[in-house]
Amino acid sequence: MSEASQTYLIALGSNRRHARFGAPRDIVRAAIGLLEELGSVTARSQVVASPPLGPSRRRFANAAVVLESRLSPRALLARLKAIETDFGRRRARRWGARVLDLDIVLWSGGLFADRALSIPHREFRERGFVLGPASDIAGDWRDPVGGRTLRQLSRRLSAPKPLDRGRRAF
Ligand code: A4P
Ligand code: MG
Repeated sequence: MSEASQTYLIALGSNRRHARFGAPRDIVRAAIGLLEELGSVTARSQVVASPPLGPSRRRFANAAVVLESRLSPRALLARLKAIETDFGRRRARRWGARVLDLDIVLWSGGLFADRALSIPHREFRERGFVLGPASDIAGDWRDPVGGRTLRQLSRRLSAPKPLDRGRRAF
């Protein structure tokens, strides 16, 4: 535990049923309840349905929360992994299909990197299922890499891509 309270943005995802908790959206809701034990959940998004990115064919339920916690990033990751395991994560067979995935997207300390943990999460800028819920609850939060807000990153991802004017392919 560190002394000062930190603010974390956590993304949740699920696309498998759980024998007790039921459908993915209910798993995500139950997991948010467990996150409350790690500090104080000060904002939570709606749970949204999203088409799978990657090889899994099942739709995902996704959400994001803002968590105030005295846990350090490493300690928080250990607790998140323990929650994933509680939900039977290890039984997921295929890559991409999982009962519960908990990712640390951003934190108040800016950049963090060691062997097991990178904050910001490496792929969050390309993932609408992270940026949509995240920008709904923390739209003004800035990516420490590049300085864009979550709202800007989310709009940028959903906006139509301009043709590459630098190349003269046609
Ligand atoms: N790790 C490093 N940085 C972080 C971080 N910021 N937060 C390490 C959490 N973990 C971090 O992750 C592998 C390792 O990454 C962890 O042990 C930790 O030490 P993992 O969750 O165990 O396994 P993974 O599935 O290989 O990685 P990841 O990144 O969670 O999976 P993906 O690539 O995110 O794929 N489609 C939709 N629509 N919605 C989804 O939620 N999720 C995935 C998961 C695929 N498609 C999806 C969704
Ligand atoms: Mg993960």
